[in-house]
Amino acid sequence: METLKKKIILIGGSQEGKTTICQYINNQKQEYQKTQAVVYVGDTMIDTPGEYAERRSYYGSLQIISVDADVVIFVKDASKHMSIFAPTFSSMFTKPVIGVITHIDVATKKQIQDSHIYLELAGARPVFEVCALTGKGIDKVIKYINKINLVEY
Ligand SMILES: Nc1nc2c(ncn2[C@@H]2O[C@H](COP(=O)(O)OP(=O)(O)OP(=O)(O)O)[C@@H](O)[C@H]2O)c(=O)[nH]1
Ligand SMILES: [Mg+2]
Repeated sequence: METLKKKIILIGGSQEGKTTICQYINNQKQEYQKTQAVVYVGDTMIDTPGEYAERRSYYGSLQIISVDADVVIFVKDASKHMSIFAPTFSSMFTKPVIGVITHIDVATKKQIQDSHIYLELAGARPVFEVCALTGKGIDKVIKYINKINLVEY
């Protein structure tokens, strides 16, 4: 797998797969642990608790923390019917915002298609599909991130 060369911040609701993505990229054991606070994973990842994206009063904190990152990732579990991402949510951030759909191993085709729409309406582009548990699709995300030209932002 290509090494991640930029700093990412993972944002999304509870249990959507943010920590699992971090564990995969960091070659850590995949084990479930609820994220209780903002966690800096190595030098390249900022993992946030789902509650921050679920509560409007925490949006400001996400905005401030994201200043430390190069790229924002909106993470959405495809198998969940709801999306916590309001349309244009990405406009809060001054960084490129991309989308990652997780749980593609257990979601239906329709759920995955809907997730694309939710994330695109939120302003995340492009949107990738992964299985965070096995890491399927994550390499493609890393390759894309490494190529983003930050000077354009
Ligand atoms: N089948 C499947 N399970 C996944 C996938 N991604 C994550 N999970 C599981 O979903 C659960 C929640 O994953 P986490 O990565 O802890 O979710 P989170 O977004 O960090 O959640 P918070 O810390 O509460 O914000 C765990 O049991 C993971 O093993 C996936 O792509 N497929
Ligand atoms: Mg977590």
